[in-house]
Formats: sequence, structure tokens, C-alpha cells
Amino acid sequence: MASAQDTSHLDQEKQHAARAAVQWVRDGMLVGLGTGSTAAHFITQLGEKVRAGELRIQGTATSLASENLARQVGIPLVEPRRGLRFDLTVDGADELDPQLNLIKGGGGALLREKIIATASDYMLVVADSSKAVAQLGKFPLPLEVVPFALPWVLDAVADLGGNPVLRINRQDPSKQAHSDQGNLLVDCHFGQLNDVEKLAGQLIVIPGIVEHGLFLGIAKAALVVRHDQIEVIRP
Ligand code: ABF
Repeated sequence: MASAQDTSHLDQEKQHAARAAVQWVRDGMLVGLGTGSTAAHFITQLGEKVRAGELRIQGTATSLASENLARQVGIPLVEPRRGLRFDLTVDGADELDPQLNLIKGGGGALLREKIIATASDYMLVVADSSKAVAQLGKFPLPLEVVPFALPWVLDAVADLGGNPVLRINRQDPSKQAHSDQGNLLVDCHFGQLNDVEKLAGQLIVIPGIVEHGLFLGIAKAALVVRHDQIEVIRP
């Protein structure tokens, strides 16, 4: 259990990574707005630049929470439309490896995050020092699952050795957690992932799994805080 001091230091790292990411935004860009606590710092700091008239950008958010925050801080939003592509998407991650494979979805937004990241010319990850790992898998792999399919998905993931756990609503433990789309979230405890490409292929063919939290070959760079310095990681 992290101490209050550890938590505040991690949040300072998140703010540091977010501040560095704001420098990657150029006037006129269409920006994908990530989800999670680090991305929230990015959105907040980006909004300050927009309100000050230093940047004229538009954005699309990867969750209702980020959409609300973007509105609060004054970032003009664009709705999904045919042909829409983002110059830059800035988003967090739960884990990232040296090849910039990611586990995402701890915040339950993995589907829209992957949609927006895939529609982007450049995905930039922002992360505190706890996120960079040698091999993915300590963090359980999130899935978004259609409610009707849940029993069969749990069976299929268990058969793969995934030890699936249905995610509970953190505010109300008597309820299941739901994505912005109203689907369920399942966290899979595979342990260290030796072949992420193979696992991604095995998961996506299971009927009822809408999306998984493995982001492979999508991120172009990561800004990771290490010893209070920004390290730029490229695959
Ligand atoms: C988001 O960032 C999610 O995919 C992920 O769960 C979250 C974790 O990062 P943070 O520590 O910034 O909340 O993109």
C-alpha cells in the first residue's frame, strides 16, 4: 500500500509528464485526449494554453470523464466523423514495455482509447515511473465484454489461463463496473506475458469480447518520468 508521500510523489511525476506532453502540441492540431489521472493533468494543462490563447486546437476525448474535463477547461471538442484523424493523441497506460507495447484499461476506457489511438498519426504515452516494466503482465489485462456473453467469456479466458475477475464498481461494490458503452469489464490475471501478439489474437476471436487492453505497435513514443527527469522512449 503506497504511503501518502509516495502517492503525492507519483502525482508530481504525472504532472511532470503531462507538462512535457503539452510541449508536443502544435497550433491547429486535432488532439486525442486520453483517460486516467496522468491524461487528466495533460487535459487540464492543455486547457490553460487554450484559454490563454497560446494554442488553437480541437480535441476528441477517450471517455465521458475526459470529455467533461475538456469542456470544463475550455478545449473545443469535435464529434467522431468520417475521415477524422488526430495529429497527436496523448494518453496514459497501466504498463509499458521497452517495445512500447502497453497494457491499458485500468480506468475502463480501453475501447475508446484504442479507437482514438488507432485514428491518430502519433500516439504519445505519458507515464510516471511505476509504469515502465521489462515485461507486461503484472497489471491484470482488462477486457470490455458484452453482458450477454459474460459466462462464456469467463470460461474461454479461464481456459487460456487468464484467471478472469469481473470488475466491481469502485464507488458501489454491490454493483458491476461498466464502460461508457454500458459493457462489463473483466480483469485477467495471466501473469507475465511471454507472447503478447499471440494472446491478443486468442482474445479478440472470443465472441463477446469487444476489446482487450493490449496496445501493440500503436504508441510512437512515451514520456516516462525517471528520477524526476523526462525520458523519451521510442520502440
Ligand atoms: C488510461 O490511463 C488507462 O488506460 C489507464 O488505466 C490509465 C492509467 O494511467 P494513470 O496512472 O494515468 O491513471 O489511459
